Amino acid sequence: MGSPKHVILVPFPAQGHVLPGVYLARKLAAQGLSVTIINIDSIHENLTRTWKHIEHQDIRLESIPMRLKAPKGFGAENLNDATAFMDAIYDLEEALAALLEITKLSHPVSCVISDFYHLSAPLAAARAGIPSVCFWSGAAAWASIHYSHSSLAAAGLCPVEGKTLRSLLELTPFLADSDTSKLVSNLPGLKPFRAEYLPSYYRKEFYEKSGGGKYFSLSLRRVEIDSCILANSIYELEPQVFDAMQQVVPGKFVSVGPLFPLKGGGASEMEASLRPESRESLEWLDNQAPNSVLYVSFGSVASLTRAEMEELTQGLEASQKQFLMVASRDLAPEVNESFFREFGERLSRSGAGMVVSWVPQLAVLQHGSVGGFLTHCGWNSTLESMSNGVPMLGWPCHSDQNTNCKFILEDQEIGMELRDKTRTGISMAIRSLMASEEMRSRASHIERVAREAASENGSSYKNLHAFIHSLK
Ligand code: BUP
Repeated sequence: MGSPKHVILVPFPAQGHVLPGVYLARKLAAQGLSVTIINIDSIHENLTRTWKHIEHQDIRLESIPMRLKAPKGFGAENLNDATAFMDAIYDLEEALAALLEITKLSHPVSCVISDFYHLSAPLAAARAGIPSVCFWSGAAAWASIHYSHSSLAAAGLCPVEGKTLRSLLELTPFLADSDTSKLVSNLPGLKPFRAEYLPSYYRKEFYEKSGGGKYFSLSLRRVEIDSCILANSIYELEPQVFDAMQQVVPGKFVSVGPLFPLKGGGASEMEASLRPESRESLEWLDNQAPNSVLYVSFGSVASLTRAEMEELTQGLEASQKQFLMVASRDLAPEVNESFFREFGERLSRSGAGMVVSWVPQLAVLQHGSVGGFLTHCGWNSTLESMSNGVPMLGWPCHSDQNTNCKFILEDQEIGMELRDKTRTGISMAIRSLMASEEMRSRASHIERVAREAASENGSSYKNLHAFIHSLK
């Protein structure tokens, strides 16, 4: 027997992107591949500290120096930091190409799999003569919107290369402007929808402030380089979109999700080993009634204003439902410490809920006490929730979150968007989510769909196998 096939994985250096990259590495290693994950040094240090749980697998960690860490908030309030961060990633091409050259000398590399947001990795792979594969860590619906730019480009309607941001905006027929009720139609596999559901970076204001068009056009350039796009979604969840994507990127777009361990698959043990202090929230859940707790989290990047935070906390308390909330200071930078302290004190008096700065989210969503999730609709949260049968109340903040809320929560009837964000609106929506047997039963159906797709001979399992088999 020869040495195992070797792949290099390059995640985008932010919380919501590193974890699915690690899960993908574990799946590949479980199939006998040798995997090297390359992270920027700050992420590398965190991972090596907590790496015990996969010591037995053939996964190595490498690092590449990068000074900047992912900024908090990719919303309009923090565009300068976000742009600087994207620039720093783009500037990694040279260093990454050098590392790939050295690595392939000691152990030949079948391909470099990089997050779709990572703009230097495919360029570096091409320079090192290694095939590049894209890891799409979002919904297929979002991919339909995103990749349609390339088909427009191919038709000469929206030439990406050499065009300025302004001309991209003028040439692209479906970019949102201030009229978010405009209908977006003719996108692969998607019924016409209002422009408000486009990812936030399609908004003219966002584009103009961020220079985001530069990264957007670069990310489309990688379509030419990538030999395959592994999508962390489920074929049976979005079949029309997966089928239609075959016209956009023929033969390239395949489902491989969900990649994380499903119920009974050791998520609690793994997550607890990552952060032992997070056991506290699981112990609190052990003492609650089945399906009685609303889990509340806005992920690792979104932030709320002081006014939003006040309405949210008042709405949660008024709902009279038990809740477990993740709220670090970063979630509400305008709110001072006494706000959180007083909120925590009120909760410990009333017993209405628990507020912590971090939870082992997968294990929380797999806990029998959790009956609903108030979420920012980040893709990982959305996929983790539905794959564990938990219905959602969506409070999308930025990026693809609007899109997930519309095409997944609402169209799949496993949740609803929270539109009235006053304390009364919030408490009414929570009560209606927690009481909805229809949404819970739809979510349980999706849980079964996810389990089936990931199980041996399921669609995602077979796709990942075929991909591994195709590697040279
Ligand atoms: Br907060 C938090 N515990 O306390 P998303 C997050 N997570 O395990 P994001 C925890 O981080 P984008 C916590 O399970 C998920 O895998 C969670 O990813 C985990 O949101 C991940 O949901 C969060 O995609 O990214 O990080 O805000 O902005 O891309 O949506």
